[in-house]
Amino acid sequence: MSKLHIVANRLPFSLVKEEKGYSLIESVGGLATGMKSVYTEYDGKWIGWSGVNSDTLSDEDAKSIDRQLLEKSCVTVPLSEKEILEYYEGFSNKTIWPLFHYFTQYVDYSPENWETYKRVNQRFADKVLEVAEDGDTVWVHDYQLLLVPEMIKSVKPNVTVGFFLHIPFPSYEVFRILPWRMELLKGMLGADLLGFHIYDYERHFLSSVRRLYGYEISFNEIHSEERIIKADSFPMGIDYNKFKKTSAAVMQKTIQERSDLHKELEKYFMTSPDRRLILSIDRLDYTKGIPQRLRAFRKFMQKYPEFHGKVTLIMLAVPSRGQVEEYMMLKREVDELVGNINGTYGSINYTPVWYFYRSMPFENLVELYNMSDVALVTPLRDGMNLVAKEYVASRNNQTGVIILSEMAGVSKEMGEAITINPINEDEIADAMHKALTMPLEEQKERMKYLQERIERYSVFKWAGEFVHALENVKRLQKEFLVKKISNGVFKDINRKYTKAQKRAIFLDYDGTLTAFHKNPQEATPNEELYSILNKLIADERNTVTIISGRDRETLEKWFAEVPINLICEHGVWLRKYGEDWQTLTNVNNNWMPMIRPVLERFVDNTPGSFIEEKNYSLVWHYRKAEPEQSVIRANELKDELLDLVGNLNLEIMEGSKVIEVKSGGINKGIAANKFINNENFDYLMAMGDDWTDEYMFKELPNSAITVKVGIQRTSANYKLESVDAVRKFLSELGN
Ligand code: ADQ
Repeated sequence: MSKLHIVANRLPFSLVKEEKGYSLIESVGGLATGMKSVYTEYDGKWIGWSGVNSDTLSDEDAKSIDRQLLEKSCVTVPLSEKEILEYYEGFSNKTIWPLFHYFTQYVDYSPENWETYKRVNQRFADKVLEVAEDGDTVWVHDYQLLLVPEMIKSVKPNVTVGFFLHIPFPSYEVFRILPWRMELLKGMLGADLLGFHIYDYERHFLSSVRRLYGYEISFNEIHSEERIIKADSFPMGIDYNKFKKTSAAVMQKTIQERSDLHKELEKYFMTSPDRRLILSIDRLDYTKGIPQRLRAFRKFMQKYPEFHGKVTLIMLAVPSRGQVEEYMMLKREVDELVGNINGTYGSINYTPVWYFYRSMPFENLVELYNMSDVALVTPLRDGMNLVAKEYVASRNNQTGVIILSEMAGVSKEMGEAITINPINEDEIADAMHKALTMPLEEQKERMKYLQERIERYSVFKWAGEFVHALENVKRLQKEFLVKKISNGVFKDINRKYTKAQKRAIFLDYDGTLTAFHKNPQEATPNEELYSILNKLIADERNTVTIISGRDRETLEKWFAEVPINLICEHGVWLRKYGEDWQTLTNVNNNWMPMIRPVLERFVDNTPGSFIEEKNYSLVWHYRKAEPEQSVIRANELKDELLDLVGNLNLEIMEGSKVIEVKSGGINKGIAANKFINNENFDYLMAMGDDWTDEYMFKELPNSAITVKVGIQRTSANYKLESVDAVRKFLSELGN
């Protein structure tokens, strides 16, 4: 049975140093919980770092750790101190983290860190390659391992790779700043499915792919040279029942059984019946908007003095990345603000902010969720934010209000929360007032919907949906493989070829024999292509024809030295080798003065686009134009042209980044059939990449070998994935 393996920076266990060696403790984080259900069910391994600097381990300790972890189906990737510094703290946390959260001023562009990031990613990939076999699935997690998908795929293409990004994917305008943007994107595109928390991140990712790699994107499918890659959004959930049950359990404890924190909180509420608690929980990170939140609380104290002595903000900050300069500065700022607020508004028996700079046991966390009237979740940027979901799950009596930043991914799922802009301190202060004075009925009404939603889409459901989507991508890719020319199929085609005495071969040019070029005039044939064609032509049983949308002049110039037939402008012109040009149809171009001004208008309002004029057609090219804008413009142009062309017997053809208007009654299918008419070819073959070639595939006799280049749907009998594959195929024919 095929297996599913997990790859993440950290393993789902931490190591504890004891007198004699190390022991393991299980992590309780969201990812560990969700993934455990997956990789144990599919009998896979979890590949990751143990969290300990390998330089400090004796050989014996390292072996014992590996052994203990392997018993838990975990495979370790050891990291030295230098690697931790450069790959993890460096490139991951000082480059990608700030950039992807739009903190461009904090980004460190160290080439050394980048080199180490690449090397360590390779090490993770190597471990995966040792473990994963053909047919297995690998699910790679997060920004520390962006290069791993491609590193796996390039060695084992039959391993299915999923990737999930837990942080935002930024807009192209921000992503493009990175000097290593191409490599990072290429790394991610090694995956078959890319998951994001919300559609916005997916959309930004697709936009970067389109702009940097120029791949065709149809809805959320990326058509790369070799395969279909899917991007989709999967909002990560939590283990809802765990919070719900623990919350019920802690509240049912007798007074003696209760934790110290629980007792303290009860004491606080007992001093006055109208006391209220506002809760704030995060890692101490500059993305979380903690100083802004504190200043908003100070504003609330100023604006609503009737709450003095009655409302306390309980602020939990988990120490994080404490060695990094920006985090140290943040810590100082938070310390000062807390001191300032408590100094200004506090009294002997009232502390406005209770500040904990530490991690807390799970039960205490749930007690806080359960006993706080308001959750204040105001990150400046946050991929998802699980704290908001955990608060919802812990509200057994369905009261409580969430104040939520619109910059957190989770806000898309929580329309019932009070949403705020995390920089707008006035708005947050007013939101606190609104939350604290919200009638209980309204709180319950809102909480009911939130709970239903968060319970339904738990972390298990999230993981299950991702795996399911990955299986669907596999199926989609197989559809391509069905028509792909395998070695066996090639032998069959070649057998027929060798037997045949009189062969007609039609070859499209752009996208088939030569890759697209931003400037069409620069897509010239190279030596390799000339030699492949010359070899084909040298066999006198072959009649080789280039059949293209290009104009006569260009093809004539490029193939002046090659004894080959040319069909141009999608079938208007034919030049048999050694003869003059002849038209294959009766057409005219007296419609051009009417259509040209329309195209010119589109050139003016779409920078980078241009018009090509052929004898019997006009082409609007937009490969060089801004990709998203030009798709909109292309649709507008088509609409306008459709209104005009009806009476003129014209056709509109949409090719690869071109819209072509041409006289009706011409296409490559008609042209190819005219060419073979009355000749006794016993072998017909046509190759092409775009939908103008589909006319040949459909209209040539059924016995023809028709080959589509690319992964899109086609009526051709066979597919090849790229120009390189076409060249290889042609050069091996007849061998
Ligand atoms: P984080 O930035 O770590 O995660 P978040 O999603 O809020 O942010 O998760 C924090 C987790 O830590 C929560 O499960 C919470 O219970 C726990 N926690 C917080 N304070 C704690 C404390 N004092 N003691 C103990 N535990 C505490 C990244 C992304 C997020 C994304 C997640 C998951 O930055 O946007 O939601 O991954 O994909």
